[in-house]
Parts: sequence; C-alpha cells; structure tokens
Amino acid sequence: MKVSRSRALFSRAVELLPGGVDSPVRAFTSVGAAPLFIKRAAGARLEDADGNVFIDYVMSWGPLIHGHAPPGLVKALCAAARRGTSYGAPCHLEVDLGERVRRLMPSLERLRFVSSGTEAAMSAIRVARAATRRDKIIKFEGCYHGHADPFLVQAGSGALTLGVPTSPGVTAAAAADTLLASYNDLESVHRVFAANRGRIAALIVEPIAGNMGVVPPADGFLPGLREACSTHGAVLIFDEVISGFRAASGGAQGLFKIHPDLTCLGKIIGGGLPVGAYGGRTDLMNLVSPVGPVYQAGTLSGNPLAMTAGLWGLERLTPSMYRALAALGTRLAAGLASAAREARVSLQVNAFGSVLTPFFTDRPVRDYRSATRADSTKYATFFRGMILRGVYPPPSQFEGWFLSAAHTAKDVDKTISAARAAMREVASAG
Ligand code: HOZ
Repeated sequence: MKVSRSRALFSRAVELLPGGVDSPVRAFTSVGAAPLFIKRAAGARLEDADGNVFIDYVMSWGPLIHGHAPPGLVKALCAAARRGTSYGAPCHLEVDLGERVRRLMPSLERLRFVSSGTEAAMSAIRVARAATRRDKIIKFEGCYHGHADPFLVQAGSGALTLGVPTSPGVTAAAAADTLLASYNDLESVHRVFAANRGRIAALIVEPIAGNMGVVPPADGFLPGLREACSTHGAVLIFDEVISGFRAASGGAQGLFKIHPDLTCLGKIIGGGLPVGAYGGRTDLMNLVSPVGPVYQAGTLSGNPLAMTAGLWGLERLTPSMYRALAALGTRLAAGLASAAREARVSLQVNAFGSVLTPFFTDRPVRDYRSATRADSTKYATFFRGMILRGVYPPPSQFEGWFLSAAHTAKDVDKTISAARAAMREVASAG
C-alpha cells in the first residue's frame, strides 16, 4: 500500500499540531501505525492522499448516517452558502431544526444549539448545578461527555485509548466534584447517592455507552437511574451525542421509554457539520440566558450551514432505513464473530443497531472494567490487517464502528472477508 503522501503530510503536521492531529485518536497511536490523511470521501468510501480507497466504519465518528457527501446534502449546502455562511443573528433554520428535534425527542421542550457535544454537556451540567444549587455530579467510568474539566475523570474515548482517563490539568476541586459509578451497576449509583445526600446536582450517562466501545444498558439500568435521580432531586442528563437518532429516530430515550430531564446532542444533528445542542424541561432551560441567569453563548451557535445539514439529515430518517441499518449491523457483527471463531481468536461483539464494537476478549463486556480487559494489542494487529485490505475501522479498541445508509451488503461481505484474513494474522501474532 502506498503511503508516501500521507507520511509527508504527517511529517509536516507533527511540526505544527500536537501529535500531528487535531483530535488524539486520529493519530493512530494505539494501533501502531501512522495516520492516513484523507483527500475525499463519498458514500461509504474514504480516499486517502495516496489514492488508497477504504470502506469507512468511522463515518466521522457517527454523524454520517446517510453516508459521506450525499449529493442532495451537498446541493442544499451550496445553496445555503450562497445565502451566507454565518450571521451571528437568528435565522429560521434554527427554529426548523429545533422543532424537528423536539418532534423526534419530545423531552426536549426547550433547547439551545451550540457547536459541539462538549459544549452541550458542560452547559447542561451548569444548568443542573444552577437549578439544584448543588455542586457534585455523577458520571460513569468509561463514559465520555467531551473534554470539559468535570468529565475528564475516568473518561472513555481518546482519554481511555491513550491511557489518560483522568487528565492532568483538571483541578483537584473539579475532580472532587465528579463522583464515579460503574456502568450497568445500579448498586454503585445508590452507594454514591447515599454517601452524598443533598449534594448531587446531576447524573450524566450515555444511555447506550459508545466511548468504551459499545456497551448497551442492562435491563432495568436506565429506569433505575431515572428513579434514583427523582428520589434524590438530581437532574438526569442523557448524553445522546452518539445514540441520538442512531439507536432509533427518538434516540435511546425513545427506544427505552425513559424521560431524562436534560439531553445532550451532537454530531448527527449537524449532519457532519459542527453542531451540538442541549435541552429538556422548560423550567430548567428557562434558567439559560437571556431568560435566566445561567450564561452560555456562541458566535457559531445555530450556524446556517450546520442547521441546513442537520435538517437535511433528520428529514430523511425513516423506519425502513433503521431496519436496513440494523440488518447490516447484524450481518457485520455475525461475520466478525465467525471470522474470529474460524481463527480461534476470542472475540465479543457488542452491537446496537448500526453501531458495534468487536472486543478482543473471551468475557462479556458490560462495563469499564470488562471493556478494559480487551486486548488492545490484538485489536491493533487486526486494525492494520483491515487497513491493508481496504477497510478503515476506528483506530482504537474503545470506539464504535458505524454503518450508514450508503453501506451495502456487498461492502459488509467484503469487510468480513478482510476480517477473516486479519483474524488469522491476530492468531499467528499470538
Ligand atoms: N472522541 C471522538 C470519538 N468518540 C473522536 C473524535 C475525532 O477524532 O474526530
């Protein structure tokens, strides 16, 4: 495989950007490779600077449920750009997209658009603290809610991948206000509430964990969280940055029929452009400036291009599309599992609709501890084997693989053939 152009770009990039990248997992550090620089993408395919073409399973980490650069979206964006790229003033697109989000997720009675999931989560926490006049929050080990200080304590995603789940630079005071519980373990939640009576402002959770790899909620876990928050007067925040409009058109909250007090959204509501949103109960959201005193603002919030892309994408979510995506997810999960069995490699595939993670471990993965038992070295060998065969999986054991409406059964079957060969390499590497 030719990589000279990517290598040359990477040499320039490392002299400029920390690690040569603008977001850590992309550096391929944990998979023992150098990053490929992408030149273009269309449908389910990525093409790198050297002209290598890959079936993409990163899909910009989730938002591209319709695939890369669908022609209709590109047309809508060009038309929107001709009308201006940023106003710093309200526009009808924010209202249109907001109404559509609320129709799909009625718990968002009021919402505010921001530019990333990180902003959404840190703003939601601020609102919860203001509403309850309490400081502490509960988060789960291995869940990731962006990179604001309160969340970089036992965090998932890149922080977990690179072995710094608790980041230096987070003050002791910020870390002390973040209390940890174990995902899928209601007892651990009850213990934290009991030990901190009257001091917990909010509990934030990925209702389907996606940042320690995919870990679905156990039966009763989400209803148990709802009940615990109501009992203790804490705000229940669902971080649906990954699960929102992925798990189902109403997100995980629609699927599991749980009504959170606040929800964080990102990625997919911008259809591949930078967007986030937080929203929920009217009484809570009315604390946000200018109605209330909780300050939060942003020049690019409600940006017309991002709103256009979000609307285009959400308007095209149909039940038949979710059925087709789930069928592809099942096909891929089964194919990866059987490739591993044939090569006698231990593998657990956790899947949820169109998102999945193959964990290199022989035991079920249901929380942070079991996720981190997975063998990242084996994943790295597998990853490199897949890249060499024209498949681009996430460059980390602890992330989700994302399918899109642009992937076909043929793409999935090609991926499974590549996985058979890559699994044999994993087996022979020992
Ligand atoms: N933290 C993101 C995945 N969960 C990765 C972001 C990126 O590198 O683009």
